[in-house]
Amino acid sequence: MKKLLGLAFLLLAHTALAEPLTPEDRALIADLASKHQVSVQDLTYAAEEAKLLPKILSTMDRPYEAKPWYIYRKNFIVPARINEGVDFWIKNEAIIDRAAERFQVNPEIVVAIIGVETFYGKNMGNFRVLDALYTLGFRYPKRAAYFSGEFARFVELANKQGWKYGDIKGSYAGAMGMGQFMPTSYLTWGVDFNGDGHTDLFKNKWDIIGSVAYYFQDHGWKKNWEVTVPTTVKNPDTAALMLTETMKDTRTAGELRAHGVYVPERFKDSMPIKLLRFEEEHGYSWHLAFHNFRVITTYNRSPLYAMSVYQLSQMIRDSYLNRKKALSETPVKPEGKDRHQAPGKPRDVRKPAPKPAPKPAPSRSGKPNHGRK
Ligand SMILES: [Ca+2]
Repeated sequence: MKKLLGLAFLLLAHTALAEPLTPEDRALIADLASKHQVSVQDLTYAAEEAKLLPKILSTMDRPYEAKPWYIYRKNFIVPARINEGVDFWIKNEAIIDRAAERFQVNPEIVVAIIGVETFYGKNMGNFRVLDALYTLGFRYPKRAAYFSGEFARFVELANKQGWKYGDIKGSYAGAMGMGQFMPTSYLTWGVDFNGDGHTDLFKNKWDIIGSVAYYFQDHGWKKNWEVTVPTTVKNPDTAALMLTETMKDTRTAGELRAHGVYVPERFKDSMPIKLLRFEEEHGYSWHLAFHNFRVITTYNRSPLYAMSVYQLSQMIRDSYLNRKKALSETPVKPEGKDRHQAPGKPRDVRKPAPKPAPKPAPSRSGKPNHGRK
């Protein structure tokens, strides 16, 4: 009797975790199998393995991006994230130099992205990606179309990589690795940058840094172009008429000037610019955002996210250059001809060149959204 009760309890506990699939779930799986490179059998197995995580549903309804800028930025722009960004850069300098050159991106942006996403790999997420994508793809109607697609692509990715579906951990939205790539991003922009035959975005610094850099290149990053500058407005109400909903929806420098928004002279009247207004502790700050700013929002569509990445990148770069300068000014041994090294000239501390990385496959999907939210 006791044994039977125990068994009944075990069965009950089991059904509470993994739910039986409904006819609607099976219809969704058939639809996914018709659209993606993955079988009904594998999708059914994965969905049956997955658990519903109610905590994720409540998190989705109160995103961090809903906070005002002056609170939002405090989470990202902190001394530890700047200093550890410099450490990360120096430690991985050969890789970062090479990725920045190969993919024509600014190295500080790649470092800042990894810093904002996972604190240089410290917080890669503790949710089973399988559960996260099942919960959002099958039990969150508002975003089910997107997340069920990512669920299918996760199964495809896991099959390719030889992963057990339940083994992979990530964010509550199913983003993985140091750069927090969604499955579609992993499959599309994941690069085997050290050429060892695997694309490992969890541990391999070559692959991680190369993939983030390739993502930016493929989304149109222009190396050394301006990203955003702070500005001032004559009249906040008049300037507010120039605000637009989406990142793609821009004004011209001429229009902004006509509405009392200060635009530096170096920008021609025809230059497309998006005006941003951020909530500060007292009032608002105003910013001009350019093409590269929009490219950052393809990684995460929030302008607050893009501004954090940009500001962090600038602080990391300044701090990195200072540290390099200090290193080059460290007195060298008294003997030898080179004791008076030219000031400010960084010593070349790059490691020997690694074996060449293969050219990444061209993007298969032009869908410009990393889909973090
Ligand atoms: Ca690799």
